[in-house]
Amino acid sequence: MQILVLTLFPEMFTAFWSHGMLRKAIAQESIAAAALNIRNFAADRHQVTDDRPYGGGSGMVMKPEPLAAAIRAAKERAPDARTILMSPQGRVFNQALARELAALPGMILICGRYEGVDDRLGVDLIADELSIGDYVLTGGEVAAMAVIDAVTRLIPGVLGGEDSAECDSFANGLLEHPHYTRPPVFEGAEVPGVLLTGHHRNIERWRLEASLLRTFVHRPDLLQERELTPQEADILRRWHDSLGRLIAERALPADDRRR
Ligand code: 4GX
Repeated sequence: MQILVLTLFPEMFTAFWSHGMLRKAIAQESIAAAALNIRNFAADRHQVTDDRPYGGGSGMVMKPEPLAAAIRAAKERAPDARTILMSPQGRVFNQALARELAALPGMILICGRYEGVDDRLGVDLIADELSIGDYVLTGGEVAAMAVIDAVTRLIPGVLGGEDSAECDSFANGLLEHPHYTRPPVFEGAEVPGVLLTGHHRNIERWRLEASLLRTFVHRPDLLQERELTPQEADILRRWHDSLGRLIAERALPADDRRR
């Protein structure tokens, strides 16, 4: 996948793709990545990229001409890439969108600063708009990095040979089970015994149950968005039955209605 970033601060990306998974993905040519400075596409002597908003008000707006020129130059380098503006108005980025983008031949990620970009850049220049969440950043760069990071790790061959991408949080729509490593006792806290037994069916069953419990407690909304496998339904039914018995045996009688 070809990734081009259009930004006023291309140096922000130097460290980003010099480390870890991104560096590896670039080294093995799973992705090619570059950041282009929008300022280099400003035609005037002072290379101005922003201007005061029509109608008044505080803040500045990114001028359309340098951005349009930068996008056109990027499209010449990556003709099949999708042009994506990072913006709070965009589709809210999630794992399903990461999967959608991972299947593209390329992405041109446009990072706005200030109050945003002139609204007249049309759909031929901006095909998609993405937000990484409902909070306000000072620019699209950090948002673009989040998208690049989440998308790159889904490209086949980028994560080590492991099945990591498949057992991630969200890969199956559930939060991940807890993880443990040595030592077996840390500050008095033990590793759950089943994980030390080597009994793989029981371990898998425990992990699924822990995933379901975490999701139910912390992100019940995720359970509303997916179906349950027969095994998951079975686990939930056992909780249901066991809670039913607990309530039947232990609940104090309700106070009589005051009249
Ligand atoms: N997820 N921001 C972009 C300037 C801007 C505004 C409108 C284009 C259109 C953000 C987010 C985000 C702040 C980055 C405003 N550029 N981007 N910037 N949340 O908050 O992506």
